[in-house]
This record gives sequence, structure tokens and C-alpha cells, in this order.
Amino acid sequence: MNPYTLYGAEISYYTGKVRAFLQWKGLPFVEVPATGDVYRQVILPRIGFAVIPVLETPDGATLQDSTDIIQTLDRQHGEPSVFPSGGVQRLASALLELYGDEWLLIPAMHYRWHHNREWALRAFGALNAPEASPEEQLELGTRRAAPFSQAAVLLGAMPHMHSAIERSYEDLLAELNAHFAEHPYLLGARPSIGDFGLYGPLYAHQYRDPASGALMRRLAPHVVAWVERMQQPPTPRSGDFLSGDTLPPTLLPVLRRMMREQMPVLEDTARRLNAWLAENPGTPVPRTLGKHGFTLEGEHGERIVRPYALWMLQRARDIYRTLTPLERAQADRYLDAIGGQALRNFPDPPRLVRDGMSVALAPAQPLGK
Ligand SMILES: N[C@@H](CCC(=O)N[C@@H](CS)C(=O)NCC(=O)O)C(=O)O
Repeated sequence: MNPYTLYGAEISYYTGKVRAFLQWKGLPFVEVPATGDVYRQVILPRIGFAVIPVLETPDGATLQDSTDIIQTLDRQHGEPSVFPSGGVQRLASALLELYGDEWLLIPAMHYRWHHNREWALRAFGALNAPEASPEEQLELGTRRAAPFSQAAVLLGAMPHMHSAIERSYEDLLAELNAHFAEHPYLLGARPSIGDFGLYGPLYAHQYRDPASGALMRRLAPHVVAWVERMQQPPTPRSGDFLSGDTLPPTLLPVLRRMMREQMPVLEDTARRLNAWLAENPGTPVPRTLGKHGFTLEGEHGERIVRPYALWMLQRARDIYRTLTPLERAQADRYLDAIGGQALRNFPDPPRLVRDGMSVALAPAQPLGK
């Protein structure tokens, strides 16, 4: 089979997620660093905006968005799949993908831009202009990384939130460390889509950025071992999810944390999107809808409202809504145990599709469908 081409970067969150999937799924690929030239010649003309990762398929089609890329390729290439067939595990893995993709951005961006800043600026410069001198790379990196470094604060890492973000992240590391001491992956002996979601932040930022990597090695050696397993799967395309569609007890604290920290923000995002849609009929939904408050470890911060996260949540809600009665009873027991009642009664916005880095209303279905 001709290889896929992955346009991305070692320093990129979502490139790591897709790369690890391609590796586990055993799909041949070449990775092309997203230099300035690659943005100008490939990414902007094909996608219309600047983003990585972008994947070119062997027949020349272009895919963007790690969630879509993984789902498309996983379906096309059949078993073994990273999407569990049991409804409860499928739901948990979709929630963990959303948690990794959208919520763990906060600690990832905080640690990168507030504890690894100069290193990251140099890395951005080196990616953009591999041939330039170190001074030129630092200067270029400072310019190119400006939106990313500002994103840390926009996502909620303003100074008075730093200690809460660090407490929450260190506690998460402890929970994951206890889990990976017992299981190779989140749901047993095979990585699920949830593993790839968590790997985005936990590889590119929290393992690879020097100060963050030192912290992870000090606090969470089993998480380090998992990152390295995900990076170079010892046995690609093998292993099974836990039998009986159950969740390991050691995973429940992580899901409970997601429900406590992220779910209120998702609920408020849905309320705000509903209000925005009512006030702006027919207008494309922007990437951010103003700001809203959030709470972490008892501290109150402010962050941008990101409707994209609701498209990911819709996927989890679809799984929940289509569970068999037996699966649903089991899922509800877990939701009670993790404080996840809000998922059951979620104020769903109208049906959404992804639109670049935002969402759009899904086209109306013809009557009778
Ligand atoms: N949801 C997208 C997010 C992609 C994304 O945010 N990529 C970052 C680099 S890791 C980027 O290029 N961001 C550009 C921007 O935010 O404008 C995915 O899963 O692929």
C-alpha cells in the first residue's frame, strides 16, 4: 500500500494523536514537517486555513481534524478497531477523547507557555525555518507562536488560576499513574480512541517539553511508560479491551474529574450556543462565542467559549442515546458513580456538523427519514 502523508509537527498536540493511531493501526505513512512552505503550498490551498495535522491519503484526498481522520481510517481499515464494540466502553472512550482534546489543553498550554516558553519559541522557529540560525529561529518563533502563547490565557490559564491548574494536573497524573500501574491502556490491553485523545497533550506538551517531561518522570513513571508504549506500540494491532464491557475501577477517578471540571463548561457552552443561534439566525457560527466562567479546584476563572467541543460531545451523546437497554442500565450505574448525571440530561443544541474549527447546523433531514 502506498503511504499516507501526515503534515504536522512533533510539537503539535493533535499531530501526536494521529501519528500514534497510524502507528498502532499499522498504516504506512511519511511525516512531513509543517514548515512555512508546507503551510503555503499544501495546507492553505487545500484546507483554506492554517492548521495541523492534515493527512493526505494514498489516492490524493485530504483529511483534516484528528477526530475525523482517526474515525475515517479506522473504519476503512477494519478490525482491530480503536472504537470498542461494547456501548459502555465506547461511551467512556468518546468522553475521554473529548477530555484530552479539549480540556487538557488548559494544563498543556499553561505548562508550555508558562514553564517552557523559550524552549517552545525556539521549537516553533525551528519548525518554520529549519535552515535559519538559532537567533533567527527564536525571533521567528516568537512571531509565529504569538497566537498559541496567548491561547494559554484565553483558555483559562490566567495568573490567579496557575496553582489550581497545576494541582488539578498533578492529581490527574497521580490517578493515571495508579491506572497504568495495572493496565497497559485506558480500557485494558488495546488502546482506544480515548488513549489517543489523552496522548495529544500528554505527549507533545507534557512529555516532550523539557520542564513538563521532568515533572512527569518525577511524579508519574507509569504514565511515562504508557506515553512510550503509545509512541512505539510494542505489538501494533493486538490486545483486547477488558471483557464484559466494563470499566476498570482505576479509570473512574479520571472520568469523575472530567465530569466535575469539564462538564459544567460544556453545559454552559450549549446554553450559550443555543442563545447565540436564536439571536443570529443564518450566520456562520464563529470559533469562539465570547467568554464564560469556569471553576477548577475551587478557583474561578474565565475562558473562551468553544462550540467545537459540542460537536465532540454530540458524538458521545449519540452513543449514549443508542445504547441497548442493558448497556444503558450499566452506563447509568457508571454515570451515577462518576457524577455524570449531566451527560444524561444534557441541554443538546440543534444537530451539529463540524465546520473547520467550529460547528454549523446540520442540514435538515427530509421528512420521513
Ligand atoms: N480539532 C482539531 C484541532 C487542530 C488544531 O487545533 N491544531 C493546532 C496545532 S496542534 C493548530 O494548528 N491550531 C491552529 C489554530 O488554532 O489556529 C483536530 O483535532 O485536528
